[in-house]
Amino acid sequence: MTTTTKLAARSIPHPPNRIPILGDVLGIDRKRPNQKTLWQFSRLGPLYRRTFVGGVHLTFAGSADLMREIIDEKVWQRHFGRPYEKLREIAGDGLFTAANDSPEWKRGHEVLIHGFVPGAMADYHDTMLSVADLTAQWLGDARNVTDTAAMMGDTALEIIGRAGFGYSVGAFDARAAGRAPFAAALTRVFSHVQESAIPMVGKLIGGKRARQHAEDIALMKQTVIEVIETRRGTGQRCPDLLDRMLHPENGLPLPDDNIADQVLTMFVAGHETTGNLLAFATYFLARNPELAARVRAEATAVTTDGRIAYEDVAKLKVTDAVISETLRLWPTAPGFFRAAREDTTLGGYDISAGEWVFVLLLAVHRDTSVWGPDAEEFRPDRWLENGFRPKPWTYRPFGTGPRSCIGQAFALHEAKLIIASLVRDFDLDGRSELDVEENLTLRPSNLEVEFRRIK
Ligand code: MNH
Repeated sequence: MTTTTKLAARSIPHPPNRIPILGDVLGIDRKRPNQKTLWQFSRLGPLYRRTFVGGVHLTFAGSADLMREIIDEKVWQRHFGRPYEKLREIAGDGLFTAANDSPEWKRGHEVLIHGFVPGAMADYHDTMLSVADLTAQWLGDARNVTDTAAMMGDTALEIIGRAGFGYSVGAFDARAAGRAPFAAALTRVFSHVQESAIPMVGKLIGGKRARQHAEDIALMKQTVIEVIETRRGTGQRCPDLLDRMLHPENGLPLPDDNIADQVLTMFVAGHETTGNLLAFATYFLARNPELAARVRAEATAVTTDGRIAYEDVAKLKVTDAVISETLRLWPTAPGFFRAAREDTTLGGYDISAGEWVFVLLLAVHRDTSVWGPDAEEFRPDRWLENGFRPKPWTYRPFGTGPRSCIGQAFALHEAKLIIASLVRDFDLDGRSELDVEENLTLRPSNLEVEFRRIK
């Protein structure tokens, strides 16, 4: 063996059972592709490649060392990966689906960023609290919630609708009779997008599903157009995202069709991700009464007249650690795509310009070389150790670079507020084991939790 043998001369590892025509399609787990990938890393190392018909590659990266290379914005950039392509039918030129450096992205970002700076959360705080109250009312004195992610998804959906656009999706009005039509359409659209993104499987989805998909998108677009027209009709001004798009600080308003794209984008990008985070956190708290008691104690300490004030959210340190640790183990957006701007290497392997890689946060966040031997354990106290701050290449639940999550401060503010308020007022009792399903996001499936109000 010579030390001059270049790693790059070898090819990136791939799963066994490669068959000539179908490539690695048999190795894909249709329902849980990200958890399958996490498992593959344990056999193949943190960089591996699947090949499909026609030589299409999917390369996966899952370690902090690899993430450190790939978040370098000079060499890599955000790639709009295949599972997201279908989102363009829904969210058009909204922030999430607009092309890198396109005028639509630049203008949308310029107008909307003011609505997402940490200080803007003061504008949404009361609305977020009112949705926490709505959720608590729905829970009543005691309720055994059989699908906690669905409930929390409704909470998140209602928060974006009301705080962003002054629009109630009626998530809790309709809960008795099944999910609100808008929420139900959004969930179906998500699952359709994920399934049709898997090579081969996508082609097998029938006409009935395709028709339902088209109807769901039409319903969502129609709803959003009504929201814009209603606001314009009343001429009402209020500090929310819709107002910022209709009356920007500089320049012309965003065109109506772009506003519609942006509104749908916020609903799509912000509702399952945040709702599922709330559900995972609830799972951990329900299994850990001592931890719940610490969250309850700090929430109670800052509550005056039944409410937590905006300024006091920063004092919810244990709650904050619970949220961070939940996003570490179960990053609800399980990864992101990066494409090489130029010929480069990754982990010592050659990568040519334009090639793309999926960074699986689910794996990076469990890398024992940075998180230690207890990386797989839920231990919020690691975030409370003196001066602890993760290095940017070890923890990135909100992505990286200019195309990282614009909604980060919004999601974290809402998550702290909802978790602190509910845990303050309810005892949680959870019996179900964690079973994680995937629907573009990671989601605890049929998570059953009993909420009992503390008198
Ligand atoms: Mn969000 C982009 C994760 C909540 C709106 N979000 C991203 C990306 C990640 C992400 C990761 C980058 C994707 C990529 O590189 O391909 N987002 C989350 C998580 C939560 C979340 C884990 C909650 C927890 N996001 C929210 C909320 C909103 C939102 C809430 C809106 C209210 N996110 C966005 C938008 C983008 C985005 C918009 C695209 C930003 C851009 O490209 O300019």
